[in-house]
Amino acid sequence: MEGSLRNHQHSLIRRLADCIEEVWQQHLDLSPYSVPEDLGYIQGNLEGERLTIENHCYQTPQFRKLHLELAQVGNGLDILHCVMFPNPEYALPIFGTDLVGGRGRAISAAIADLSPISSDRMLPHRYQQALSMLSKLQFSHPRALPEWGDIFSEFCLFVHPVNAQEEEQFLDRVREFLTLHCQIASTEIPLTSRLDINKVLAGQQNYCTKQQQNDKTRRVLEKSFGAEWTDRYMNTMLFDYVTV
Ligand code: BLA
Repeated sequence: MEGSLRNHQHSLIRRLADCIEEVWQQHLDLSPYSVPEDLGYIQGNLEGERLTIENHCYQTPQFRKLHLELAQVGNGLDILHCVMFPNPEYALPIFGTDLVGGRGRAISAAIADLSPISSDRMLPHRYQQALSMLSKLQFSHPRALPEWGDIFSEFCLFVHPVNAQEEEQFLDRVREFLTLHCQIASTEIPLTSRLDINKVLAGQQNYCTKQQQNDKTRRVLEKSFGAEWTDRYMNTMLFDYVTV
């Protein structure tokens, strides 16, 4: 599964990409997921800033789409984006992580969460219990969530890591989130009631429509690909959902 882009990216991005694939391979029964023909490996440069995107996608019995995306803007900005979309028969939270930073410079934004999808915004009991047991972390530069960020859980980590120790701490916590998530998901019993499944779909739709409001992501993509393409990409590749 070794990609090529990550070898030219910020070391935390490369390490997190490797970590995600390692945990997935170790705990899940991965099958290929077919990415629309023209969206696997993408290059664009409208305003002279070349943007390269590399997508890695899989599916499993519990997850309709595991998406790991690596992107590089010009020669300066590196991005890792990852979302695990559960099948609607599984009332599981949505794991998501985003790393944004400059090569040779610091990562400005490191975010990871297991986000609840129920209407009361509570995580399933098993998650709540396991996540509460994790050690409390200290970061020197925690960051504030944007307005649309009410989708994230109380365990959401959103920081600007300032040194190797904080980067390591972030990476370790994401590995803990992922491992726990894959372990719980593997033993989850699927829903059978249409009503319950529709509730999951509504929760996933809310997550996606909020994420689509991230203007910072939109702006980066629009600069290289234009508004129309960016709309399609954000709605079909980054945050697609099935309607009830
Ligand atoms: C922030 N996302 C950002 C930023 C950029 C991108 C440039 C601003 C960085 C900063 O403020 O320091 C860009 N992110 C991208 C691009 C892609 C991407 C271009 O994924 C894809 C090609 N975003 C996600 C996921 C989460 C997420 C899964 O894709 C969370 C689980 C969160 N990104 C997220 C948040 C911010 C962010 C909360 C901060 C937004 C803000 O401060 O307004």
